[in-house]
Amino acid sequence: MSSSQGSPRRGQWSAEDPSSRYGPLVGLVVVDVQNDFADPAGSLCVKGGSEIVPLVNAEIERALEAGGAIVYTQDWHPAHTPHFAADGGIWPVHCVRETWGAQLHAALSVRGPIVRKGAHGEDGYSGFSMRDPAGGDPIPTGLEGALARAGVKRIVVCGLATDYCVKATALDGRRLGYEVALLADAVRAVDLSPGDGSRALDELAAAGVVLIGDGTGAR
Ligand code: VGL
Ligand code: ZN
Repeated sequence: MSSSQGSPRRGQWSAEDPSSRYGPLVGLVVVDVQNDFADPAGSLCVKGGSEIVPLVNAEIERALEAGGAIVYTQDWHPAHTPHFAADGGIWPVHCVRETWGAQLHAALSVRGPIVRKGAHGEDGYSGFSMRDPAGGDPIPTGLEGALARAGVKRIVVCGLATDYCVKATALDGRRLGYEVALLADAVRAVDLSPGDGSRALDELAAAGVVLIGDGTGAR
């Protein structure tokens, strides 16, 4: 088999090139761009979180123009969950369902389905699966189904936070067989330990995720 010089191989995804990144097989997964993470008044505010919103919106337009799908995830916790420090976890109370903190950032353009995670007290970070609060077994969210309904084989991931839900979602995407790209300039990290965001980007690259952009703001 041969391919003519300089032309992309059939089936190859030129995710780095914004003009060929999207098409009908490609889904943009916008992870947890919610007030508690993105707004300076949010209870788990991620430094620079709101800066990504214009970039994400531009990417949403690009994806839609090329016939791609957009799916959003939303952390959607009950008031008590083992995810929160008050109930044995590590996090301040955040993204409690039906509250301002759980709402998607007001400036984010919403042009596709929203997949909620954690609604029944499940723990975990991936947009694809949660952990049962009792047995710890993985429970799928609606993300894989939403992507399948849209015919998506390749996903572009962006959102909050790099070192938790973005990382877990992108890694799960690889495990589930998707080709995965990450918009490294449209993510921001919690950085509980300095360098967590940067290490997450390295881990994703090692797992075969294509990093788009240098992620300067995200590192
Ligand atoms: C997240 C910490 C706790 C995230 C969610 O969206 O990355 N991080 N819950
Ligand atoms: Zn959470």
